[in-house]
Amino acid sequence: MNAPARFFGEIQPLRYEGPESRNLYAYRWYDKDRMVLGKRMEDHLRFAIAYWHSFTWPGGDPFGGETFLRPWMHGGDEMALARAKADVAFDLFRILDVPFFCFHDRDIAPEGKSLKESNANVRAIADVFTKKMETEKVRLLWGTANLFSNRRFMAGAATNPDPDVFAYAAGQVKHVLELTHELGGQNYVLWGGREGYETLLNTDLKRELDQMGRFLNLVVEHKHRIGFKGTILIEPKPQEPTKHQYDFDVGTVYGLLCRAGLQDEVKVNIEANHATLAGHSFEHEIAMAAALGIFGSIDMNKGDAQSGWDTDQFPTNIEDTALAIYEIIKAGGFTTGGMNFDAKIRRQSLDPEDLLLAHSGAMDLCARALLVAAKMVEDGARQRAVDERYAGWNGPEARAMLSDESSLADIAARVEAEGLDPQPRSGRQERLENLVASYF
Ligand code: XUL
Ligand code: CO
Repeated sequence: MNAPARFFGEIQPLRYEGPESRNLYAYRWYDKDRMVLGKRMEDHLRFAIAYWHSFTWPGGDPFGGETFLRPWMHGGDEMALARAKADVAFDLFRILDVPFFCFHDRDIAPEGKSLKESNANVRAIADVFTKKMETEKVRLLWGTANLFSNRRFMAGAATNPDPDVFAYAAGQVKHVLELTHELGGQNYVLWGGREGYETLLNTDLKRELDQMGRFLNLVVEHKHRIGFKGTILIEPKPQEPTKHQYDFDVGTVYGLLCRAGLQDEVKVNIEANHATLAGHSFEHEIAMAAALGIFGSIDMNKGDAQSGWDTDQFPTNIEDTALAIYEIIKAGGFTTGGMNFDAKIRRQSLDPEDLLLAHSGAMDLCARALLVAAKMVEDGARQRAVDERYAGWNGPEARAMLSDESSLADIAARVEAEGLDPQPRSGRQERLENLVASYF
């Protein structure tokens, strides 16, 4: 392969030039040191690039194969190609000045003939990362194990009817969790992949839930054993690949965690397109996670309003993005989490700059959305409207109903004694929609 680091040609690292700039290779909104609500923009957004979509996906769809013909995916020794891929990846991280990246074990190194050989391949590339990270600023947001591509996982990983698959998955996760820790990763992600089922005709649902709970406990135990201080995250997704996923949405994952006794140990990585496939808005899932105390990180992409599958597109909608970021700010912002672009360019986007501009445009969009969300927070009118709506709950009788000071009978008696006759009040949705529009 020819000098892979030249994949992006002469493109220089992108700089902030301001909203008036017409330079496509500059940021118009992403000004990483700008202070927003007392924090640097870079620290609010914590962008990450997803290794899989950007460097591993060949551009296929169900009707046709590869379109991208990336030089690091063809010819030569597989490990040499994996090294070449790492060169290109770190070149993109540098050009975009992005603070984080994320990977699956299978993205970074080829699968070997045994788990031992596969893990050795992954270790070798992780060593390449370690070297590069000594000189580059980029850090690891999260690592994860691919427990869904190989046919051995076709009936799930932790929830597989075959205990040897459970064991194999455990071996893979142990390895990537340890590497994530060594690379200074801030989180470890478990996306269920195929943790679900196609038909009850061949499925023992309760047993599979028990297996999943046990697997999660094993991962958490190991995290503590090795002293990994990052967060373990589950990424909910409603279907695709399996018909019924056990990690359907945030609420379902919370149920799983409570069942496994892990609600204080594990948080969620919420992906925008997964939220919409579950019939929710992205901001709903973030608000739900915050309310349940399990908000961790996000995968920032969008779906296609007309398609019912995971199209993983780069975000382009400022309103949706601002509403989501508003909820993140309300949740206290990211701690170990960040905003991973789990998004891919379209299969006709062949040019190296398509990949680069997809990310820079998305970073600019999110930065702009952050400024809008910050305006909503600073102005406070949105929050005041909500506070006002619930103001009745500040009264002593209302508070007593929520404590164990009052019983159902006490409450019923008060309704009669006081002749309560509650009158409906407007929810003022359109007024609030107009208010939100005024911030753009
Ligand atoms: C699949 C998906 C995954 C996870 C990591 O839809 O989002 O890429 O983010 O396994
Ligand atoms: Co994702």
